[in-house]
Amino acid sequence: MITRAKTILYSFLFFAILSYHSSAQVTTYDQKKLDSLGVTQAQIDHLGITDINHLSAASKRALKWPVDLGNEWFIQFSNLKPLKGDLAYEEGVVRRDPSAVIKENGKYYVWYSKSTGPTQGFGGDVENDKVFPWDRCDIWYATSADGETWKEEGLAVPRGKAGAYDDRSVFTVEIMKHEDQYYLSYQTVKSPYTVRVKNQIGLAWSNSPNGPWTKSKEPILSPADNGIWKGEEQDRFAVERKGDFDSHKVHDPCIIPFDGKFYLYYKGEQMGEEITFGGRQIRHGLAIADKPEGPYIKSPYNPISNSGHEICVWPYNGGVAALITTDGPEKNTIQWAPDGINFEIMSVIPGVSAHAIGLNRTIDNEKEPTEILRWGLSHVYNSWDYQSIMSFTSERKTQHRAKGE
Ligand code: AAL
Repeated sequence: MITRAKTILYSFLFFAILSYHSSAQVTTYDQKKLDSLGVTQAQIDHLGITDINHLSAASKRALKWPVDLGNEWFIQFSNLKPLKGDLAYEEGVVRRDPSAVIKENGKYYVWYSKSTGPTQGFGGDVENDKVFPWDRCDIWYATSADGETWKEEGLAVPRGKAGAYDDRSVFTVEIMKHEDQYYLSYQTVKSPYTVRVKNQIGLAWSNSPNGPWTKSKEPILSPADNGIWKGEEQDRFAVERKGDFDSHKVHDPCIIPFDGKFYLYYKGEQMGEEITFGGRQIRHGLAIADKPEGPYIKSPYNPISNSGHEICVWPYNGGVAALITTDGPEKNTIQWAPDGINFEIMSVIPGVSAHAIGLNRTIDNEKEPTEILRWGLSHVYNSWDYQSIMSFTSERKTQHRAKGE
């Protein structure tokens, strides 16, 4: 009797151990099953998926990630650092939206929006008041030996004469050097600066970074003309039709030579702008020209982003990379488009302290995807009235270890 009981007990233990072992084993799936899902055993192992017959929504998305999804696009930004010399914060002065940094004659050069005095806003007399810190700006420039201490060199591009398309403000400038010519692209506003005023993009060129600059007689880009305001009152949210994503303003121009042409990336603002995904409804567009001066033709694929704010783009690996910040569901991502148009998310990064980035174009942008973001310029709101230019650094996130590990 005892022997029989022992036998039953032993067989029970045997099967218990066997089943424990089999449940502890990693499943190797039948190739047909893997093929039907379009995935590989290596992907399943890498992602640590328990059972491919029960894929969660998250696992389904993870299985669509590129197989070689690495770590090289993942970065974190430092806090911003004040600059020294003439670009240190100055009470009563606005210096903001720095261009990219280039190196000429052994010095770094940067261009930026500059204005003076406080902002009154839209409540009073918009003919005579200053409605934004970037209202009544001109474009100034500065040079530096080390990127930290800067000397303000003076005015580069002034506002236009009364009646010109840029008579109220020229601001948020970018620099492009191409075949020994320098091109400044920037935002323009014609007076009066009402909440419904359309913003355009102008261009100036020179054969020296010190100027003199020749301005385009007409804007090189304008908002889409297909929105309809509702009523006569100055209310930018009241519309009959919103129009395209860029029906109100074209902003933050950045021209880069790409694919034998000139790609002008810009931020669009739409008439009747809404708050979506907790931020402003902002998207980016692209216009392409055969020559730096234009004409720039808007891409039929616009908008080419569903999120973002200031434009921050650089060539990488035969395509174009973009840092997307501030607004929209895809803010705080770095994206890449092999054709400069169809951007995919490459990484999601911690909150970006650096906005309105002036990229350091002297850095070898091909060394690794985010090398160009190792240091550059940005700006900070010292107050609503006054902003100053600051510098940022960023680093690759390559490990996560405990103290002493
Ligand atoms: C910026 C840019 C544009 C806007 C304002 C000044 O950071 O998006 O330039 O007009 O804010």
